Amino acid sequence: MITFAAALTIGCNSNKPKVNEPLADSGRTERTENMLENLKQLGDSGVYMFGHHDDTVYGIGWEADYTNDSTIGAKSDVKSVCGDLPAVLSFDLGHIELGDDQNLDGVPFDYIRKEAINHFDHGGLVTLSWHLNNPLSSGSSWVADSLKDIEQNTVTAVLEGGEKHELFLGWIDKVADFINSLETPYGVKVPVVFRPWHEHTGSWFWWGQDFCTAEQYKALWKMTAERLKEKGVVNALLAYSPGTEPNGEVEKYLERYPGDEIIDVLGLDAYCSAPDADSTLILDFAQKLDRNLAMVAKVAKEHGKAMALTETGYEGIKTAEWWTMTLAPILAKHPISYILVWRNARENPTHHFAPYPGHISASDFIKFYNLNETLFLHDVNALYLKRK
Ligand code: BMA
Repeated sequence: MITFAAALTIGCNSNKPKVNEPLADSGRTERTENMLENLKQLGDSGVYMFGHHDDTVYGIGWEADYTNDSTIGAKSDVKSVCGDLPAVLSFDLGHIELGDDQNLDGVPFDYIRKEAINHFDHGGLVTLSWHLNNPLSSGSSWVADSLKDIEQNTVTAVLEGGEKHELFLGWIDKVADFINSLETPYGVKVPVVFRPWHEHTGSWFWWGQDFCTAEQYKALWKMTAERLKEKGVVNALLAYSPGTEPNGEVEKYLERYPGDEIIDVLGLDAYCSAPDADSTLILDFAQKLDRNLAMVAKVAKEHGKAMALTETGYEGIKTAEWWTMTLAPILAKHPISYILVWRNARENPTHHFAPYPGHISASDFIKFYNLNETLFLHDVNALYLKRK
């Protein structure tokens, strides 16, 4: 009996990689790799997960009690409308680089950590964005006209040989520390999708199109990916998410692509900016989304990557059937693994991208929830399992 037990233990140790040990070929944990494979398969099987930024930490008219663990995952505008949480939760790491306790939107990092672990424990996916400050101007991610000269030099300053290079490596280290700290009480690292340097095809962030060359942008990614690896991060997939400026042109989408060895998820950030329900911009958005998703799908297929609509939404959702009449018909045409709508700002109620009880689009959102192709938290329970 003892011999059998010993053999079993030895067998387990030799055959099964330890949960947090990186696999030799990818340098990431088995669960992280399984998640990537499952993202690819979701896209191919015509279903996609629904996601919402800051979903469980605040919404319209409420905010979680960050001093109380019992509020973790307990409330959500999406859940209040359809009865289920999003399958994907997104959080932002902006200001972690400054050593602050809370992010740029006032959510404590300790609480985000608990939310992320809890969501993984329930089978969901966590993605992290990073609206970090500008290390040269000390301003925010967003460029300010008065600081244009500084913005112009920021990427140069953080790359090797630049005056802020060492400082900046320290900033990436703070992100690495956070991702490394995402571990369940039973000792499993939580796989995440990390999505820095997004919307670089526009020029509103200091890493945007007008503020660095393609080579510098790629170098920024390479430095980020290498530093995370050096700091022992084994549980992060990296997502590339340009805006809609490439407008369907593959060459433009790939102009600043850092490479297959760095990127795992090919994304797109696309927003509807119609001023009201009658605006032709609603149809324009649908067409723009369609064109750009077709482009991402083509690249994803050719490069063997997962594909996601990494940010989308319509601020204020001013038309009642936006979910099933505008968004869903376009999404159904493309192999998307997940979509993510932006936040419902408790401090600025018109700045919302998901419905809440009483919202004009709430009943349509329930129809959207009931579509066969949309997956919410109760629908995804095997995201980290290996497929045969
Ligand atoms: C923007 C807005 C801002 C917010 C930022 C980071 O799109 O929602 O209010 O601070 O994202 O979350």
